[in-house]
Amino acid sequence: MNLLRLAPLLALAACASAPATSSPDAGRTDDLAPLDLDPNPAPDVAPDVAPDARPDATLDAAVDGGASLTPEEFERARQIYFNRCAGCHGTLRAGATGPALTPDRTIPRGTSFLRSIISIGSDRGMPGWVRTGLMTREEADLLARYIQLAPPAPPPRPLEDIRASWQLRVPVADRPTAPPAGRAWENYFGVILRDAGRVAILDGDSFELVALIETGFAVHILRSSTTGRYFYAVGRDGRVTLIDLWASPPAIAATVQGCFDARSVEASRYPGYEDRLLVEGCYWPPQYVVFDGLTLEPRALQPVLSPAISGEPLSEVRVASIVASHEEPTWVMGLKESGYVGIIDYRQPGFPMVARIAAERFLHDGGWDHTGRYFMVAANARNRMAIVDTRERRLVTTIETGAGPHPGRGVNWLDPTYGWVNATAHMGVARFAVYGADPEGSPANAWRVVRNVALPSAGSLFVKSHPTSPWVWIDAPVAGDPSAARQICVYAKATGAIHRCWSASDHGQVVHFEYNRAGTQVWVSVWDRVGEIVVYDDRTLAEVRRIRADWLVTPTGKFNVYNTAHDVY
Ligand code: DHE
Repeated sequence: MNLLRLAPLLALAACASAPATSSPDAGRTDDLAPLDLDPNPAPDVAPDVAPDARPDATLDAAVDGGASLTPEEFERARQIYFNRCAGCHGTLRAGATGPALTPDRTIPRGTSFLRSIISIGSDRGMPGWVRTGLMTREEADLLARYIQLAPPAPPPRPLEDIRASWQLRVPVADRPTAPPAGRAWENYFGVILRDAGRVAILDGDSFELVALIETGFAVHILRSSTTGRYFYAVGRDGRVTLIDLWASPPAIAATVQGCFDARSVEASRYPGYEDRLLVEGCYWPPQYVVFDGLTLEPRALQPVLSPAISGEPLSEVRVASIVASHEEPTWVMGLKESGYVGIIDYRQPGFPMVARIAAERFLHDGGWDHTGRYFMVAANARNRMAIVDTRERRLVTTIETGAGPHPGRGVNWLDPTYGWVNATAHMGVARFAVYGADPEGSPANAWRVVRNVALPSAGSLFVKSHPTSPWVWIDAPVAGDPSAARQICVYAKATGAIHRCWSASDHGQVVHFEYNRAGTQVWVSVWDRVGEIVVYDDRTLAEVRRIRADWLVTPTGKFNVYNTAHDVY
């Protein structure tokens, strides 16, 4: 059989098996096309991942006609899986954005088939790891054998272990009492240097590098405290870093590791709670952890493991996106595998989850509508956006938008015809879907797709706009064709059409947008070993600055202090 022809077929199988309507009772999606988003090599920094808890018996398991792993091979494969695969396929390999990779599914396919898929990838977004030079053939072979063995169960992380990891480097009393003189610090940008394990702080007025902060393994996102004074960085290894932007230069004030694997943190934003609390959502273990917002001292831990909304028992539930309400002292989080949206009341002792709203399985990224009442979150393996009314604590509806919606925090604007709208681009289809989000001003259009706009390629991860901008910016970093992965498209709010697309780079992948505080310039990353930041004028779309420097290693997300602190998107 020609294996090179199999990946597209697998992708088609994925589309065909995705349910056409919201179907919480249908159990998990049975797609076969792997979807992975991590196109860069592993960093040199060794992640502090959960210690191996595999049963020795699995090592002797003969698979695919006798293949097996030595303890050393097993440990190597476990690290590669954690770095490359766990985000999409799950720690216990039960599947989410990517399909399940449990032995009942992998053994029948066999080592050579699995090795080929790992090597050549799929057109649903999984890179061909060997084809793109990011894995050796030997590593692909190792992984192909590893995923036929029972997944090792990593250990729990109780509060006492989290507490033991806490390091307060600068007590609050020893910190500056005023912002740095002569700096528009609220226009600082924090730039993730993913594979360098660093965050760069740049001055958004002068483009000058203000500080390079060592945040550790594959830091994923930054969020701001409500006053904007602190950045919270969260790494894939679950480490949280508190960065004080008033220090000269900005510096780490505290660190803690609440999880073994994580993607998100969020601050308390309700009046009276500014800069007071922080929540970290874990990918592993299935829990969230609440810290003091000024010191990162651990305050409480709450488990999130539950059966799915369909009733199916689960052994893994990951906390995906988290937003902070401005209407009440709560956080709202998407619980990926189970399909619930959880509401955490941070007024109450222990920070309990006070509501669990059945939404859609495989929740991933999302953000607020323009009023801050509705949480709009992608269930990307279900091709849907789920709309949750956080005031009434109920699911409003789900909207089918296309294969693999991935909005980031999303984008809100006033459409000339349809009232307030929100939108997403997709990983799996070349389409920008605009849906009504104005149940009061334009009820007939609320919660339905009102514009389907063709894009040059699939492979989008982020969309972005600003209240003062005429445009929505759209990337395509996981497009299969390298030249498509370097394109930016700009959608015109006034005409409802794509205004222009252009190539922002001749290397790497172009990913993620952020505005400056004034909303006049847009920063874009060229994600490569030797990366770049390109800054555009938001009105003319002309290039204003191209930042190149040896420290710009694999830049990905960028977070402007003011916009992140005030949820401007
Ligand atoms: Fe992300 C947001 C998870 C791959 C860059 N990413 C998020 C969020 C989640 C998530 C749950 C929402 C956080 C929130 O708003 O509270 N990301 C995952 C994964 O599980 C996944 C698919 C695979 C993995 O192993 O991590 C993944 N993400 C990536 C990438 O490959 C990106 C492009 C580079 C990287 O760092 O690995 C990437 N993710 C980002 C960025 C955001 C993000 C820049 C924040 C967007 C924003 O504007 O707020």
